[in-house]
Amino acid sequence: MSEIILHHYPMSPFGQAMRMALTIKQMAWKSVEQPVICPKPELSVLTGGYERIPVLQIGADIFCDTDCITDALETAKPTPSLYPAPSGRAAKLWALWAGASWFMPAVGTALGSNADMMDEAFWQDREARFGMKKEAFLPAVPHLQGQFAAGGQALGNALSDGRRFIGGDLPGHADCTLYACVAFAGLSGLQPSALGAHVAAWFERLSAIGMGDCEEAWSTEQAIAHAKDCQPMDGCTVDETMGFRAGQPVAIKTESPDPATVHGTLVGLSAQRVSLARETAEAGLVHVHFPLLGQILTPA
Ligand SMILES: N[C@@H](CCC(=O)N[C@@H](CS)C(=O)NCC(=O)O)C(=O)O
Repeated sequence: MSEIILHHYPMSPFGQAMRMALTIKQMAWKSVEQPVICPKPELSVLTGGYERIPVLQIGADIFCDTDCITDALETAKPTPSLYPAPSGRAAKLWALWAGASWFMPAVGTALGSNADMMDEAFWQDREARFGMKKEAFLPAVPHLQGQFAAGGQALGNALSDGRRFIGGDLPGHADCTLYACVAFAGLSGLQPSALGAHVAAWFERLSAIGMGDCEEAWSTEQAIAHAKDCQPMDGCTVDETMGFRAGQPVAIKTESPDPATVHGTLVGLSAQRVSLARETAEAGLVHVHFPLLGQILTPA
């Protein structure tokens, strides 16, 4: 049977968001802890070179980016949904906003007061992959703190009609990502109540859900061996009206300074997802899935 395996590390906000998503969905999962900075050669055996966190593995299917991971979780176990009524899939847009526009302000708020706790290797890694040059980043912290407060105000306004969670009565994907930003900014000592009473009460409700305990900790070697024992799932198709053909060699990279580029054979393409087949001696045949949003896909 294909196991659900989360590759992550405790401090990662996006990792925390997916731990909460797994808890909301009441799914059992194995935990593989990955390094906080590159290189991540073992993770790359599975992903083909994508080194961001988190990565979800279901057997021989590897899902990169929380946008793609949440869709994979919905398919694997439709209920309870991460997109509960009444907001439904509109909540995906709020999650994407939190993971993009509000994420750097949360990082600035968190790191602004912890800059010296992070070593040179961390700053060099984040400069190369995220453009976070320490000398330019630290002076921008007051601006980022202001942006974080502005986003917090918008969150508080959204919650001020008395809704329990951002999409209604039940928690979902957007709550997970918004929560992760507030919790990460909290490394600076900032309390959720600084964003107002509505945000503080919402944060407490989500904290009560918990982050889910993994069933078992695995090593990356175990996860790689498990991929080799499994076959990728069926169901990928290439929409050739999008300018690519099935079986074509392609490369994919994140829209950012991050040079990590994954090569493979195109097996799936839609406006939602890009899937590449890759084969290695260690992991056998795997399908690596990305959201199309935020990725640069090119022929290779
Ligand atoms: N858009 C991605 C962003 C993932 C991301 O930037 N994750 C951070 C950690 S929370 C990361 O990978 N940092 C660099 C690292 O861990 O090596 C997603 O939604 O998964």
